Amino acid sequence: MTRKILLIDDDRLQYRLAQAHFGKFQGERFELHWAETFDAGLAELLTGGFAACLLDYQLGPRNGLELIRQAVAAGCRTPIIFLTAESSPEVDIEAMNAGALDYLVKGEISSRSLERSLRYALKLGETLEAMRQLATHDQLTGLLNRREFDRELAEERDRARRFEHPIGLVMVDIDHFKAINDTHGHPAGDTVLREVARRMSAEARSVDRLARFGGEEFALIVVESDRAAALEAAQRMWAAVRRTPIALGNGVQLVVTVSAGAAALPHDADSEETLIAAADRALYAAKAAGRDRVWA
Ligand code: GH3
Ligand code: MG
Ligand code: MG
Ligand code: MG
Repeated sequence: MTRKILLIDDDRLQYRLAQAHFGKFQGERFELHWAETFDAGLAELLTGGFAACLLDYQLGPRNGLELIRQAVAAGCRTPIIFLTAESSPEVDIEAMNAGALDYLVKGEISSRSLERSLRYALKLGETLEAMRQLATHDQLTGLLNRREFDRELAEERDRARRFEHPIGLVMVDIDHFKAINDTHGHPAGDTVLREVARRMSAEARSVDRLARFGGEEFALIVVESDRAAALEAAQRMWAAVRRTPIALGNGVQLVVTVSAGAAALPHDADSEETLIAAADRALYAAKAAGRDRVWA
């Protein structure tokens, strides 16, 4: 599939020049798309459909620096190459600080320097993305890891404060998991962890954040939700895990159950720490009441 590159520039001549350069590239061809204004460019960039973006500095009354900052704030991770004029070298540095991966000086661009910069930005962007994935996700289950869970809960807490909405939290723990390991082996235990994670993910809303909290323990941030909604989410996950047996890969089919505890902020807690503790207490109560159930 041909990778799409977005050019944001208010000058049609620059688009024509870029097209001519693209035609002379030595390696894999790219598909060049053009956005003529700040707003159209930002909207196109935020679709996430482009492999990289070439961004002009002067865009009518606004400029490319502002566009980078807005894009980054909106979570954009598309590699950006900044295009400036010879007369403003300090802007290049500002662009890099704002999040551009490289810059090119307009009067000095050749097909080779443009191709070099694009391939460099694409490579660096892929590497950064792979590292970000490793740093934020659990390798076994593909869920968010504990560090990312903590970061997202803190971020959600800030948002919740600002907009005065609640946050639900569900803690889930697999029942008698040690016995599964002991009876069927560690690889079978890993299979159970992956399948439980997959089933619970399928039940979570896309805005909610499911993490591997620790060994066989999971946590779900139920955004903008009170305890009743968190309890509902917990019940859906609980039901999805126990509904059908899990194939352990050694010919054995095993019904696996979980216990879950739900709590919400500000109803049950006043901080991230006390929210986790409240959900943990509910989880412990579910275990004490006989496991394979949900508690709030
Ligand atoms: P309970 O119903 O009270 O939760 O009992 P349990 O056996 O599930 O809980 P316990 O805390 O005693 O055991 C958890 C086990 O999970 C112990 C540990 O070896 C295992 N475990 C933790 N991480 C992994 C992992 O990544 N893979 C596998 N296979 N096992 C793991
Ligand atoms: Mg311009
Ligand atoms: Mg357990
Ligand atoms: Mg446990």
